[in-house]
Amino acid sequence: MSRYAFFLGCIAPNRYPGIEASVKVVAPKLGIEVVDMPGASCCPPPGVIRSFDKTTWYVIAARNLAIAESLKADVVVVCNGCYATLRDVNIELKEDPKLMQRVNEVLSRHGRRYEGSVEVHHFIDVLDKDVGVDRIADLAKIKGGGVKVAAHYGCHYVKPSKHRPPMSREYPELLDKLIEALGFESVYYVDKSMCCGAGGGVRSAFLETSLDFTKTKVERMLEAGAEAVVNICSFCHLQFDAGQKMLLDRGAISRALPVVHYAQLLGLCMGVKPEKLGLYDQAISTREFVEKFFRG
Ligand code: 9S8
Ligand code: 9S8
Ligand code: COM
Repeated sequence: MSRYAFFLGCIAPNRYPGIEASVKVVAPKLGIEVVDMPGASCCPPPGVIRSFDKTTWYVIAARNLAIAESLKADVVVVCNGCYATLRDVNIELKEDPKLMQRVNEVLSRHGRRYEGSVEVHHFIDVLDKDVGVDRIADLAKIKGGGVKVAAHYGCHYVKPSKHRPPMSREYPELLDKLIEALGFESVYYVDKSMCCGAGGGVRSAFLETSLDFTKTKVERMLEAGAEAVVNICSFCHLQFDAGQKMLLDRGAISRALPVVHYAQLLGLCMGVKPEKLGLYDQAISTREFVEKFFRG
């Protein structure tokens, strides 16, 4: 059984606990053990804290990595922002002993030290590596019945290429394969690799601009016939869900797409009740989508 320190970040536990619950319910069914990280903090986000104060960014991330190290486990994440910070800092610290030393000087004042023994993985890469797309197809008893959905990878999952596993940056495939393993059709849509609009502090500093991005993406997905947007990032999830609610309230869109994290979709297909996956606690209703696919 593979074992991972489950790094939650801020958005999953505080805004979308269904994402955390989904991972915790599906992981053991897949032979993956996820352990909590006592004392873990914000990662902190690459697009925000790295831009303001790089030392703070390194030190706080290293502290989180040290917590995983003390659990003797590699890290698994469900948010691309957390993935970017923890993975990039981890690689940079291992490549630069001077930086590692400087960071450890600060950590030592707080009774911690990071040796550089852990790796950082995205949840969907763990699914691919430790379980396999074919076994996921076997384990998912309830299938999507060919319902069309739109995959959204998010920026930090694919880039920067030097710190990410090998894959096409413009046409990544893993999420599409994982979606199709569950019996859904992953539609191609224009601007598939475009940002959801939230990242890099844009949602906080320029809300209208970020919502313009979201509107464009959702319109493209609808044009392609998608009935839900499937994501792999808590922050994209928030932007699509809370963002579409804002767009609806402003009359900027007339139809919204249900927003589903891949961990939730996997849970549904493994027979977990939608309530337990937090699907009925989101701003945009997922009920019609869930019911349609249960019938399918
Ligand atoms: S932690 Fe604090 S704000 Fe967040 S969810 Fe993902 S990125 Fe890392
Ligand atoms: S939030 Fe998640 S990964 Fe990012 S920067 Fe552009 S897209 Fe949505
Ligand atoms: C996006 C994270 S997932 S950040 O806003 O770019 O830091």
